[in-house]
Amino acid sequence: MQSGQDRARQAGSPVQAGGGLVMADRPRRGQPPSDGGGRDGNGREGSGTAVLTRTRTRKPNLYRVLLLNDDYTPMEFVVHVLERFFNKDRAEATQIMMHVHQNGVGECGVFTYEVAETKVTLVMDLARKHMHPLQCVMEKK
Ligand code: TYC
Repeated sequence: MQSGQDRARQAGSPVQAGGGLVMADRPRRGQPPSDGGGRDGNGREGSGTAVLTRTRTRKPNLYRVLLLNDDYTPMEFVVHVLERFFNKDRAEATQIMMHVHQNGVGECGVFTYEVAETKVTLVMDLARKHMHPLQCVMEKK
């Protein structure tokens, strides 16, 4: 269960500790906190209060980009798509294409949301331009 204080806390915001000392619960590596009076590392006037800023890193949500099989898209076109948009060499592109051909679906790569979305759009636009029914989709991992 999260405490009210935990919920109120945001990444990067200082956390009030006892005795008027303001500090986060996880000190940052690097420059030591200001010890008051002087200027901090950014040349700002110190307040006399040490502040440690906590930085939370979050794992990004990841998405698989998949190709779906169909009866009409030429194998060579699918291999080209895998080389061009998914940086596969010819051997790996051919393997993935054959996997899709035989199993109905196959993974081109795993990306953050916006990168996956862009790749799906690029593949679908190229397929449409060449009037192939190739389908490319993304799914959350
Ligand atoms: N099945 C297609 C054919 O026989 C080839 C193909 C492979 C199509 C992969 C789409 O995602 C695909 N020409």
